[in-house]
Amino acid sequence: MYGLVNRALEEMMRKTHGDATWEKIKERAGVDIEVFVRMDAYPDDITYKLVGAASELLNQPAEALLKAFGEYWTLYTGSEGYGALLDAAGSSLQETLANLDDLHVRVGLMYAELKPPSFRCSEVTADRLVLHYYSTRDGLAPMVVGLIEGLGKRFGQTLEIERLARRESGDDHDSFSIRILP
Ligand code: 1DX
Repeated sequence: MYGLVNRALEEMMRKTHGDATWEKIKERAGVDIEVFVRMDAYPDDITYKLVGAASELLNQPAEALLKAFGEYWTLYTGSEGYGALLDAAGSSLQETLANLDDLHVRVGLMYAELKPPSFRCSEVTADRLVLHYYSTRDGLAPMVVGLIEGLGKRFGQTLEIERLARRESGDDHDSFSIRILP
């Protein structure tokens, strides 16, 4: 994944647990990279190892860290030069989710090594929808829950998210029921 992802993870960890803990996480992960370059593509392995090491060191399930990271990503990209990209994707949760593939096409035009996931919405009503998530990567559905929650916060909405289909249970993709609470 692009260095931007590892940088966001680094910033979240440094802010919540401090610089020393981040150094320990990197050491435990066996990741000997001093500075992640935003626009360099790194093996996915590095991100997974960092999350795994953080999970062990902090005694927190990787799923919980990934969820927090998903939420952080929406804040981080909003303030690290990609706010306009997110703004252009939509002015409501439904619209933004429906436009995520277009957003990734735009980023992918400039960064050829992007391996974007794909999202599709169904059963859309004013207060509920089902989001379908297709990815080349395993195990990141908990991060998607956080991403959705982060988008909800962006639009000042409280959401109730339920996982429906799960790839790890043999379904062909992951899906989520999203309800916007009144
Ligand atoms: F709900 O792969 C809201 O490296 C969402 O399954 C979901 O393959 C917002 F310059 C610049 C760059 C860089 C901008 F090249 C990425 F570095 C992308 C900014 C998306 C904002 C996808 C990151 C692929 C890296 C992937 C989880 C899970 C998508 C991360 C979240 C808005 C982004 O993002 C999976 C890669 C951006 C950039 C956004 C993503 C790669 C998302 C969302 N993805 C790189």
